Amino acid sequence: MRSTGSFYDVLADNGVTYNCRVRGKIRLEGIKETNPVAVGDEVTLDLENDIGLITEILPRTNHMLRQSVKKSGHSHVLAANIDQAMVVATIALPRTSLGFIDRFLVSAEAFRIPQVIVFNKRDLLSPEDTLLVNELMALYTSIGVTCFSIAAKQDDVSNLYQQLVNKTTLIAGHSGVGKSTLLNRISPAINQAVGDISDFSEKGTHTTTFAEMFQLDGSTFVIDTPGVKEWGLMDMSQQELSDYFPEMRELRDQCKFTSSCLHLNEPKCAIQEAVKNGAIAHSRYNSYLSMVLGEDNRK
Ligand SMILES: Nc1nc2c(ncn2[C@@H]2O[C@H](COP(=O)(O)OP(=O)(O)O)[C@@H](O)[C@H]2O)c(=O)[nH]1
Ligand SMILES: [Mg+2]
Ligand SMILES: [Zn+2]
Repeated sequence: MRSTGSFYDVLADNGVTYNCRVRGKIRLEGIKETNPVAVGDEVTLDLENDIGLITEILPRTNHMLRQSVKKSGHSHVLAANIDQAMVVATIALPRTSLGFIDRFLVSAEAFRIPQVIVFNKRDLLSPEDTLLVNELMALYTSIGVTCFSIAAKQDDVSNLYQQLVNKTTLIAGHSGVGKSTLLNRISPAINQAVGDISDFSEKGTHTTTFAEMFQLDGSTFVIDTPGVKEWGLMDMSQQELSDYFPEMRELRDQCKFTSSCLHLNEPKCAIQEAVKNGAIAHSRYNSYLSMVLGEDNRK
């Protein structure tokens, strides 16, 4: 459910949460991450001593990575075994870039985890920004993403709650977009601290490193992931990246150089053609370019 340094809260089958350590020798096969156990992991426990021990980590169905700050080649698993990935985004205060949203969607799509975008702070939108949100909702809905536009502070959030029922949902977004506000509205028992504006203008120095899972009812879980700046893509080749853009996946078979086309400058490329004729959004293609070329898109 959560980790505080070297301790882990583990929700056991009997409904009790145990504070545990990890058995010294535990190792995941081929592990490259800095943390061996992530929120959402299923584990086996040894409860015979004073302090519970995590003895085994069961195979993961999927995971989401936070990009390592130091680019050391190590990444940090934020959460594992999730059913749905939800990004909370704001057009202003703070502004969420489309690059960030698209990188999040790709990280989820790589495991075919269904995605949701919540555009928050509807109450602060100018008329132009309202049009922009409507356009973005149409764009993302067309590629299979479920979209909401809300003001978490004041709106009825029951539709959003329905979207969460019976699933484990990872909730992500920049610091200050209103994740905690939203979670508190969905379930007052969660009682997450809500930050001041000043908190997130400080470029995240206050942010917590760890994700935290909450149980809303028997089979409904949400994972709050404080202040993620950027998403780490799982190991993938340049060739496979367009498979994780659903609108590109549909077309890539029609490229002349089907197996090698990176959709950059190659002739008779169905994807470049689709960008030209408007079937693929420029913003999506730009996000694709920055990922495939390995540019730092933390802008
Ligand atoms: N105007 C407005 N402010 C909001 C809304 N939702 C959250 N906020 C404010 O945004 C700030 C950051 O919220 P918080 O929930 O801590 O964001 P988090 O960092 O994503 O968890 C706080 O001052 C909230 O009161 C909203 O729908 N409208
Ligand atoms: Mg928060
Ligand atoms: Zn192509």
